[in-house]
Amino acid sequence: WADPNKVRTGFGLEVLGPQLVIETENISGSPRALANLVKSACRSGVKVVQLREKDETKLNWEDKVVLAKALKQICSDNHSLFFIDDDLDLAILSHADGIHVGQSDTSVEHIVQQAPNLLIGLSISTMEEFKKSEHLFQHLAYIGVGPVFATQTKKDAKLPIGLDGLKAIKAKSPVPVIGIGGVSEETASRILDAGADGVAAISAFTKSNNLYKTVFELSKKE
Ligand code: TZP
Ligand code: MG
Repeated sequence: WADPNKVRTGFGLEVLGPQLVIETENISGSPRALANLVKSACRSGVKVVQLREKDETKLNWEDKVVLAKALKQICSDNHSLFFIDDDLDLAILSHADGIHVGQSDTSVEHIVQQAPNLLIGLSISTMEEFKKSEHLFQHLAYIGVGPVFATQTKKDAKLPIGLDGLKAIKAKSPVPVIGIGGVSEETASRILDAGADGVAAISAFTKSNNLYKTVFELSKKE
């Protein structure tokens, strides 16, 4: 996956299937449990993993670096891409393939300047944010659009954009659109049918007792 030129101008995220987004808080605070889930998910077909360790994390900086490096290794071993949420230092130190940022995180321009080889994903919650971000699309591997549906997992999530909101953005987007928020084995196909190139999920993976099935359901159109 590592050819950044190829990836930046076509990337192929649209054929990579569901993205696993995960932090230790989602999995009993345990880095070991998190690493085990990532390993099983990769072996079950997940091709993109995002470590999203938020401010409330109980991990200190060293713990985070150790975890990120271990996850990068697991992803590499399984030919999956590894992304870090909004922490450029951690992304660089762990040799991550990419970084995912929100609207008020580290700026895309700064990342491009500091780490030109990192793939970049950007969160978009509304059509206004989409329009405001148009000058950045040339640098993006994908946009993460959502929450599509209500989610219990992200406490500060914005209002759901719904399938119509997602469709409207997809119709204008020059980069792959990844739907996030309330993605489940039941809802994923509706998001894909609405035009999303892929989905990203937390609880669909942490609650799964059959990761092969979860990956399959999260990849499937009706
Ligand atoms: N960004 C928008 S919604 C969300 C994030 C990180 C949380 C998704 O969690 P779940 O459990 O897949 O709804
Ligand atoms: Mg963020």
